Amino acid sequence: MTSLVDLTRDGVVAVITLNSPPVNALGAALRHGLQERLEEAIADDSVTVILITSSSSLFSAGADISEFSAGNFAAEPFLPVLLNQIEASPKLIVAAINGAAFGGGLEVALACHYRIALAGAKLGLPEVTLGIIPGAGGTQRLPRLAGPKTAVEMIASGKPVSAKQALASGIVDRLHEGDEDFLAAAVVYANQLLVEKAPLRTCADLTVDRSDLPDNYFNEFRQSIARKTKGYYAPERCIQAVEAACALPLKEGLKKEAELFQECMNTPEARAQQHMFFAERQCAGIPDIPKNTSLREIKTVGIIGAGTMGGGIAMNFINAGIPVRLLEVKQDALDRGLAAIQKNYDISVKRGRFTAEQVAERMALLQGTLSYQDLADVDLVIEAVFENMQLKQQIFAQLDEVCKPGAILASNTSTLDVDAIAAVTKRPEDVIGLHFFSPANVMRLLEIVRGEKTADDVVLTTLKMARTINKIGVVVGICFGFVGNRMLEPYMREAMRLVLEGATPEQVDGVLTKFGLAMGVLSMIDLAGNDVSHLVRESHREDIAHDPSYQLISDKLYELGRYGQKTGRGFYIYDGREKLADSEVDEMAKQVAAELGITRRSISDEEIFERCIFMLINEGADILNEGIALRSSDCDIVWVNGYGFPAFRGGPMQYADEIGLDKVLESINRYRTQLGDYGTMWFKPSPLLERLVAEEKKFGDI
Ligand code: T1G
Repeated sequence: MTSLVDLTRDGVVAVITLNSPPVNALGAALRHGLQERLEEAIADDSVTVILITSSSSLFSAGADISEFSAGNFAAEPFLPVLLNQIEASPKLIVAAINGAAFGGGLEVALACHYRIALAGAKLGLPEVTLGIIPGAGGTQRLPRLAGPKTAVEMIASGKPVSAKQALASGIVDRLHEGDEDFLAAAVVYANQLLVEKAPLRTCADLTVDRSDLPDNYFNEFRQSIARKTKGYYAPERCIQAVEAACALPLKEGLKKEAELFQECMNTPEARAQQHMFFAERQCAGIPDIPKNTSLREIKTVGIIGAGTMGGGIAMNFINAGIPVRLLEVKQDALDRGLAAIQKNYDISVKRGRFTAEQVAERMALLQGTLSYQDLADVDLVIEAVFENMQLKQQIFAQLDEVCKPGAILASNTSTLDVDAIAAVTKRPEDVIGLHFFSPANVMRLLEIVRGEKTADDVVLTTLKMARTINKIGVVVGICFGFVGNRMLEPYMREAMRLVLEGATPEQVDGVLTKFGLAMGVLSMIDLAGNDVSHLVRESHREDIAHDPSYQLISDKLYELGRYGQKTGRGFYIYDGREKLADSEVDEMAKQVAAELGITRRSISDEEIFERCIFMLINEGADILNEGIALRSSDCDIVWVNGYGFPAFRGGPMQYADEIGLDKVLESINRYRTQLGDYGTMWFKPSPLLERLVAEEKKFGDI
């Protein structure tokens, strides 16, 4: 293979092969090559049928997403036009789908007359995850082949289907099982079509079969996805495009699709979701570590602490088929931990997520132990005990004695200094932080805390390990709270201070959830436990000794044993699944405000929003300025995947770039003067924010 698109012959079959690694993204050059080879094959009288396939393990990942921001998606040959050319071919064209066919990749196949797929291939239209809709005929051709229900579900969810499901739905015509050469089988199929004098079947000849479509189907479908798509722009346009396919001939339907596509492409949500796509992939790049650094093998894992975190962490590894030795100091604690894991899995079986056999396979990989000797030959140890430095140092000193050379020693600490933990070992180069987020077997985020002496291969090995256990690993530096919890501090501070100044918890949380946060910060404290946040407060009282005001309500609630959901009362009262306002919290706020001489007032939603969100952004700027985070998109990945920041906003730093850093800076400076001593003390603009505003740059530019 030499060029981006090759044309070879097998008898009367012309084989057009896409050859643009790594994913055959349909950028302008690949589109141009495909068009050229197609025209050559059509013009060649000795060719009677054309195959389109790929030289790599996937068919095509669709349009080149990196073209969107540059506006090159519409560059000639425009993909929708090229696909209409395929569909209008006077010769049979067969798509030989040898692997993943996503977005425009699947749309290429849908424009062909017939489709054969390798059994392991996945087919999908994930455009909605990028804030857009399929823009090259997918919303019009898929309903004609698979029916409106399958089509709207695939398009509005973005979820792929297997080749088997695609065959059953009518998306593909033939499935190829077995190991023999798929291309040879595709050529045989193409010749078979010739022998059978198969017609030039196109979607233009098909109408959408609405025979089993209930009258109110699309509105009921809208309702069914309303909660999980709240705040997103594209899902509704996906539905409108499929509705158009049901009502219009193909040509008019394609025009409607183009309008809706352009509408979506121009939204902040599309920019945000496309930002997240690349941000997730950029996390894996560590500028000062060569990509080809050899990695350590992780075949067995030891976990210390069978509590909520240790148990959740263990599940990640046994789910990935990696044996785990779970160590506790007392048998009853170990038994409780193992039982909690079993219970978690039993719930998953009831929900149909796992079968009993799959759970049994996983549990067979889990061995409980009370002896450090059982960790002697593991490749990775993750300590997940209380946030107490002395305890962690004792454990790491013991691991240093017991574990084999080259074992990676990790702490699940959420705030403590990993260098201080490494310092008690003779192998600081093997020590790293792996900060999982609770529930550890659910949350995708993993903060990988790089110590001063952590070896490069340990960093890259844990990044790869993160992908193995289906996490997004973000490498962060050492400071109190690393990236996520450090940004949480001012965000939480403003929320609690605003309650002192006159807002209610439900007003504060309401502003944040209206913006798109999965949960308001005060509700989040009640969920995580005010006893847990009290431990964090205790560990850095001296940092805020100059103004502990904003912590006083939490401290009072803690003293009253009101830890939140776990005790049925915190910032709110919990009555079963219901969350109720607690007038005693308002009274507490009034009392503390009076003691501190704070004049309470009615506070606008806008002030609540700006003080919470802009101080979150400002902390992210400081973190970037200090080099604790490698790039602003890492801060976005942390907050979208660890704290429920809305993906359709792209994360706090992307959101700031979207609204303008000058607006953020102006607000911070305004509150700095408006809020008296409190403002002077806490509303200090990050030097990086000031510099970027002065240079008219964005976080995304650094
Ligand atoms: N465009 C540009 N770059 C892409 C890309 C794409 N579509 N897909 C992947 N990449 C890059 C990615 O950034 C990474 O780069 C490298 O390829 C490997 O990707 C008209 C408008 C196919 C399942 O949403 O889901 O078609 O980091 O690490 O794990 O209607 O890539 O190496 O520099 O993800 O093997 C719709 C997106 C586009 C599919 C392979 N298509 N891609 O996963 O590799 S919009 C998608 C994926 C569209 C049409 C519309 C995955 C994959 P780098 P990777 P992977």
